[in-house]
Amino acid sequence: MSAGNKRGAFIVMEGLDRSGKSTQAARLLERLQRADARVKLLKFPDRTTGIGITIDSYLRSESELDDRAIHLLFSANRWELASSIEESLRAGSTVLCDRYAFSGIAFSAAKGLPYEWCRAPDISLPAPDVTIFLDITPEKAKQRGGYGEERYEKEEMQRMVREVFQRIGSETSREQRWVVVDAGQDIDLVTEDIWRIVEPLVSGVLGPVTRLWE
Ligand code: Z5A
Ligand code: MG
Repeated sequence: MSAGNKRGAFIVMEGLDRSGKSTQAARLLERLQRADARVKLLKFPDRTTGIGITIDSYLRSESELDDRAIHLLFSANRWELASSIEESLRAGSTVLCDRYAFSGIAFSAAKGLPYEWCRAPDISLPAPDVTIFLDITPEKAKQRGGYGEERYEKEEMQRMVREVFQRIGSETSREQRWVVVDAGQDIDLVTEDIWRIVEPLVSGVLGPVTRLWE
């Protein structure tokens, strides 16, 4: 971090299952650490908290919950980390986040809940400075070893999720940037595309942390 009143950048990775979010987040973390940047990697859902343990059991189909109840728990799981995200940013750390509020809307709206209702509980969360959407067709994602055993890992569901993500991207303001990266390319090309987006943010960002959809 160089200039005095800069804060850390908040960078979110979004995308369908198997789009490469975790792979690319790990690569980015390593690259930033090598560049001596202070950096934190988060992942949502954070399955380690009390709320996260309930979410984990639901995703593994070990328990059932009303669609609205699980949606609110996913959001609460973000709110329980919101102040620590802000503190890290203010202290000058770059924060990388593997999935965020956009996944919350995309998966619940794809199940049929109203879009605006899905968005409401995440309004005012710390807003990313950039969201990198790793775009891939469900067909191509499936070729990466097939979908797993968890609840939403079905091709038709992923198709609907992708449509909601595309709507979110088209409605995102210029300030709260949404950048689409072709995640179907060779893994190293995806890494380079992401680095081109992130590199200008590594030295920090001017201005306060903004809030989602405010
Ligand atoms: N969910 C929700 O409903 N509401 C919410 O608010 C939130 C989440 C936050 C769990 O998510 C579920 O929670 C998820 C959304 C819902 N449901 N679904 N389905 P998760 O993040 O814990 O799990 P994951 O994201 O299911 O998917 P993933 O498997 O972790 O995908 P990924 O991280 O995007 O992919 P990856 O692990 O980096 O890569 C997958 C494989 O592809 C791996 O073998 C890689 O080596 C390979 N790969 C990666 N990139 C490439 C390229 N470029 N070419 C070839 N192969 C590649
Ligand atoms: Mg992952």
